[in-house]
Amino acid sequence: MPAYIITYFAVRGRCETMRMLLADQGQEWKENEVTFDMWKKGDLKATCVFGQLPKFEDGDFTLYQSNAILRYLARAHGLYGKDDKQAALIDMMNDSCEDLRLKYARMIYQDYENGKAKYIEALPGDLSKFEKILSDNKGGFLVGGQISYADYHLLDLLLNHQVLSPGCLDSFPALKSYVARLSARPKIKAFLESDAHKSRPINGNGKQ
Ligand code: 0HH
Repeated sequence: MPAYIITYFAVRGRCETMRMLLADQGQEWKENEVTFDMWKKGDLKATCVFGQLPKFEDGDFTLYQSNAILRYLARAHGLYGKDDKQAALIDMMNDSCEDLRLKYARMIYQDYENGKAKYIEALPGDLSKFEKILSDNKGGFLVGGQISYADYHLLDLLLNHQVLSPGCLDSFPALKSYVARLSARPKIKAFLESDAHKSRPINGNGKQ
């Protein structure tokens, strides 16, 4: 039985980044899927330190907060750069991914009908920052020459944004080739083609 357990709703949401990371690192994990009815009862929520999911278990060690989980996995699997300075830069990249994720989630959950067009119009402003970072770094990743946990985060966001606005990377060649290159890594490719990934909606309200 795999040591890792992800407890979460049946969506990609805040867990697809860690799932891609685990898949790419050849790790196995168990999914403990929580339905809306189970969650509504409140017993599980009451046991969660901050009243929210995801919950992540590694044996008898339990962790909450998706970005803390990513950093835990990054330390365990060598996805945190080659020294403290790279680690700090990787955290900085991940914080920026988190900013974009929150902006996206706000639009999806609170303002989809009125806000989607405006969001897409403003999107190049966010994407251009990542485009510059990737075209400046000849290593092919956000930081240095090896994949980090922040790369899985950015990949997940870019894949989701391509669903939201299919042409959104057309004027960003570095981002476009980054998505193609990371998605073609054999274990990520297999994960993206899996029923587990394909059958999970991106978000919990049917909007994407
Ligand atoms: N900062 C936290 C983290 O990064 C934020 C966690 C969070 O927002 O881990 N958790 C949400 C679910 S993620 C939560 O627990 C959004 C996906 C929603 C998908 C389906 C929702 C079904 C809800 C019944 N939300 C539940 C809650 O706060 O009670």
